[in-house]
Amino acid sequence: MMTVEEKRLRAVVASFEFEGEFRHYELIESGHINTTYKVFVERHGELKDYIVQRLNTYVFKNPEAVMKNIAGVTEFIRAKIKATGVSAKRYVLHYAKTAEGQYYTILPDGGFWRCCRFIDGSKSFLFPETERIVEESGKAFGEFQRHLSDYPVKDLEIVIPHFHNTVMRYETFKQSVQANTAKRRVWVEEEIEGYLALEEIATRLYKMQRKGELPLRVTHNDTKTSNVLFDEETGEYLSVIDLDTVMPGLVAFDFGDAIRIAANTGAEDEKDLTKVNVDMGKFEAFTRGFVGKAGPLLTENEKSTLALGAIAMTVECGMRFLTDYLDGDKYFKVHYAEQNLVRARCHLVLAQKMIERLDEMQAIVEKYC
Ligand code: ADP
Ligand code: GN1
Ligand code: MG
Repeated sequence: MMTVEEKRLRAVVASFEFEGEFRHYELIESGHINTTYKVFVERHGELKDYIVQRLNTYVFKNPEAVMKNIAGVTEFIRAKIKATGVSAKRYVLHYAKTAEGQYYTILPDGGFWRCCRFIDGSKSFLFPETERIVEESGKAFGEFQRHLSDYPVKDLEIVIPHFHNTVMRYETFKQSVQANTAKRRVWVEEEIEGYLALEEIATRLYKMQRKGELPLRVTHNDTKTSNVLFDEETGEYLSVIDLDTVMPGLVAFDFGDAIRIAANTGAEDEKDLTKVNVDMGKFEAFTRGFVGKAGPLLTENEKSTLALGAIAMTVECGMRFLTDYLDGDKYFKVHYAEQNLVRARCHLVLAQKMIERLDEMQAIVEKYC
């Protein structure tokens, strides 16, 4: 008998405009929020692959606004690439439309789905093993900045209010500590203290932005390595993906959130904390790639705060994991019981290492700016 999962995927595929027969699918399990599948459709005897996703509407309360941002940004980038005489097919996401001309379909059970072309000959990396991968990912996010430097920021929908408002993230964290909903606080007093001790340094950048010292740009806001596609053969970057959180933001946050993954010597949920540190070779590789592309756009204040962005984003993300652990794992997907806590511990150590090595990181940024 056909699974409900397959029935759903067949219904989604049928509602988009392209012709073809549903053949089979694979689940892609890398992300923490949405549900992602690779779906194979047969057309004129040939198999075509698509990425079909169910958007998490607990996280994205206004999914139509998410798709509006994505449509705006991808069309803008596509036009820029085409204007250089190059085919944009492999360099920007292409979402399918329904017969009604929408970039999404809603199934009878309320599920919100979308579908984009699988970029031919592409691959991604959950953990960036080499400096080459890290440098290419830096170029990809730097280029994204460059492409969108003249995109009208005010046209973007705020799909998750206060997403990188580190000040507010601290408030939410403190509320979760007080509420102690999942009765787990007793196990994590040390980690709570650890994050509270970093509040000043982690919120510095957000406060600078509030004072008007840093400009708001179009930012990606989820710049981990797995959100870049690479050419399977040459290893060069092709495109930035996972555009759900594109919103106005600080360039240092895009830089820093990427470093959180790209320059961590351990995994995002590394259990062996002796393995967690900043890989300075990878930090330099990312900086070279990113600044090489986006550097000329940046103000002096922006350049001098890139390294601080790594600390802010590592603390913020780790504290979000700890908040979710305290709340009872409602936001991030977990693959085992304590995963949010493991993630939070790893980020705390990583942030402490970054703070110890801020001068080194700063010197590298200055070298490339
Ligand atoms: P999530 O929100 O679950 O993180 P992503 O959009 O990042 O979802 O997709 C998850 C993974 O699926 C990516 O890391 C990449 O390996 C693959 N992927 C997503 N979109 C494409 C695409 N258009 N072409 C090729 N691979 C893709
Ligand atoms: C989530 O969807 P995914 O896995 O790419 C999260 C990011 C976090 C990231 C941590 C909408 O991203 O903010 O930095 O996990 N996305 C959302 O790995 O909250
Ligand atoms: Mg992703």
